[in-house]
Amino acid sequence: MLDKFGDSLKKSFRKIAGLGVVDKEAVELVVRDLQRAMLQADVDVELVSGLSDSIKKKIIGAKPPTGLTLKEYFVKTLYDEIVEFLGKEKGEIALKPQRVLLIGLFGSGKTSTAGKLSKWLQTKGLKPALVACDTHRAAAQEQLKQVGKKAKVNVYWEGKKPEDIARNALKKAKEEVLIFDSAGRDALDKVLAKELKSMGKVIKPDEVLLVIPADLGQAARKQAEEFNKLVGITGIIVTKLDGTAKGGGALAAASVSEAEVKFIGTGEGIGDFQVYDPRRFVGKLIGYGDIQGLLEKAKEIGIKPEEAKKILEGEFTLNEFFEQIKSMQKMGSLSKVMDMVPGVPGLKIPKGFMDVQEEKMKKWSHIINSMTPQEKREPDTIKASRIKRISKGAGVSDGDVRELLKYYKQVKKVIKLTKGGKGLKRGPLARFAKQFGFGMEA
Ligand SMILES: Nc1nc2c(ncn2[C@@H]2O[C@H](COP(=O)(O)OP(=O)(O)OP(=O)(O)O)[C@@H](O)[C@H]2O)c(=O)[nH]1
Ligand SMILES: [Mg+2]
Repeated sequence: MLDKFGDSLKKSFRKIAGLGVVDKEAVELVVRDLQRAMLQADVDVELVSGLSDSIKKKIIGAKPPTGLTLKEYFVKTLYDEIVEFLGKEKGEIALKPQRVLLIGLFGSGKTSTAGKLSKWLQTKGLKPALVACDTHRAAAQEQLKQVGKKAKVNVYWEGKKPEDIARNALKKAKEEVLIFDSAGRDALDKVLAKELKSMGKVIKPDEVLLVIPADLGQAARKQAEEFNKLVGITGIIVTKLDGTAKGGGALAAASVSEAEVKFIGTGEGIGDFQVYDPRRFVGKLIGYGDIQGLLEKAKEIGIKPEEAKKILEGEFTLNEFFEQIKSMQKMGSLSKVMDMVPGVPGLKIPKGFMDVQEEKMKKWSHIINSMTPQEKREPDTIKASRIKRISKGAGVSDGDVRELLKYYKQVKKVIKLTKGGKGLKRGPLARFAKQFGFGMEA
């Protein structure tokens, strides 16, 4: 999705990383790259110029906040500014039974989006149903019935005119999120405006979502504003972000219109749909991982992101290792954390790999306490005689000490191997894991 745009943005960030000094010239160089990327994505020229000025004003001659180098501050500012530029808030709709009306021009993706949205609502524990109010195009109702079948939701279609169909659906529906599919037109002309208005009177929608295809680029702004003025919208869904280089332009345009983007469509499949979270979206786009998520998670449980990163890269002492297992247990799935670490995409550790029983954790804690600082730092130097001393001190068996050391070494190896993309389901590592009773389902 938006590969080219993402690549160009990535380049800007990489350029900052490679800077010797962050002076005026360097900032202007990066900003020029960013401008090029934005213009190629069909972002409005004036908006691009506004963004550039804002970044320059914040960075050139700035004193970074304590704890950040100027370079880090530059990266952070650039990231924040792009996020702000492409959207600001995370899109949301109330998770309760309600009425959602989808509107938009011909072929923008209303009917497919009705299916995607109903699928998404089901994952939130709600019961959606579709209402086939497109009586304009011959096969439209049939198409929605198919969509309903795929999403496994009820479809209301009885009636002649859109208003009748809506009325009948409202009579029958109970505790459902009703998604009303409407007819498209070539343009937002009087006929369409009238039809949507009279539907609106019957439906009294909680949400009126305008469906806009991303290939509109900067023209999305005008369309959003026109629809908003004539019929009133509560949000925008940008579809087809997978198939165009102009997605950046469409998102930037939508974000300066009065309505916010709530969802995005990223493919023809029913699951190619997500809440639009600009921070996450930009993070993914520039390959930043979900830094925000990681920082927050880490803050919650009181571990530093650098520490988490260390273990994820396979560089840690026995002490850190132990602390990390404890933290990871609190943090939940290790692979989830890994997904969030910048530059380590898609690292998959089998579920349960870091689940050590509490009893064992207690033993290991005693063992580690009986070690010298040097032994904790370099567990590989611990040989038979030291094992004896440690086990005695900890009140455990030699086998317990050996088990901990073995586990430590293996996890380190597993993490390094996984980083290399090798599988964990088969081979000696899997056998090892089984031996310790870890779940190995990926
Ligand atoms: N690649 C891609 N295709 C999409 C996406 N959303 C919709 N489409 C395709 O766009 C075409 C039109 O989608 P529809 O859902 O029928 O659009 P519509 O707005 O209901 O069209 P009308 O009812 O004729 O106004 C279909 O071929 C969809 O599969 C998307 O996010 N990505
Ligand atoms: Mg349709």
